[in-house]
Amino acid sequence: MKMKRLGALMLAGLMAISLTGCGSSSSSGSSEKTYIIATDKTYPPFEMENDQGKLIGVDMDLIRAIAKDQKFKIKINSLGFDAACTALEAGEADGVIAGMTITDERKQKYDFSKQYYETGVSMGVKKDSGIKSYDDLKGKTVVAKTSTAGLAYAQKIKDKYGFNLEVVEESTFMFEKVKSGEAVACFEDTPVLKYMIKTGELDFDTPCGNENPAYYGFAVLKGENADLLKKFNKGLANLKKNGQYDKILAKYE
Ligand code: ASN
Repeated sequence: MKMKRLGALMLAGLMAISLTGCGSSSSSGSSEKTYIIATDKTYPPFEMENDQGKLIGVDMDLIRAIAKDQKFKIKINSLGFDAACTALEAGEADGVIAGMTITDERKQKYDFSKQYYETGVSMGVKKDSGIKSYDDLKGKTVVAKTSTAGLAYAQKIKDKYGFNLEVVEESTFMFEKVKSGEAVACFEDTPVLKYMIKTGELDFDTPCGNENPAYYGFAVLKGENADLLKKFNKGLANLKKNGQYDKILAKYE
């Protein structure tokens, strides 16, 4: 009798343990794990909404294709760039894909995947602005986005060229300021400006060319989520091999 009761207790204990395992927030009913991926707000051609309100773009297509290839699920949170990094640091996101430049400074805080896209920073001005070089910025207002590579570059040259620097949360706000004349120029990633000029979304020029050439990477918090990083790199390599990576890039050229 005693032994029977002990056996039942042990069985109940085991069931409780296995139930807890099933209830973990990051695993779904199936064996596929769900990762929370944070991204920027509208950032063409990397993340943007189509006419049906679906998030599309190089980053969105890539992460979905990688998730499919590596058999994991994703939940995408479109937060804004600075907010995406904050979410990652707070443990509210497992990874960030947001047209994010791999820099030595960021490597102190994040682990990056293999690079997946070439980038750099350019000055964007309205076509009829008359701004042809950084010298023309003297005494004028320039705008950049919080926590970005574009802002870092603007901060670096601000005193040399004597301009005022305004900082906003979203690229869209930045472009609006330049369009309205509140600012004469913005500093933004070259592929974003080039794409938006090409599609006619911006009637802008990039008179000074590409600064700080670099690459985009997918980021996880340093020392955390090595599994996810490995899956991203493996998936990326597979997509490069099977032609899907080239197809995604070609879609947004
Ligand atoms: N391209 C920016 C950076 O790497 C990120 C962004 O604006 N989405 O700083």
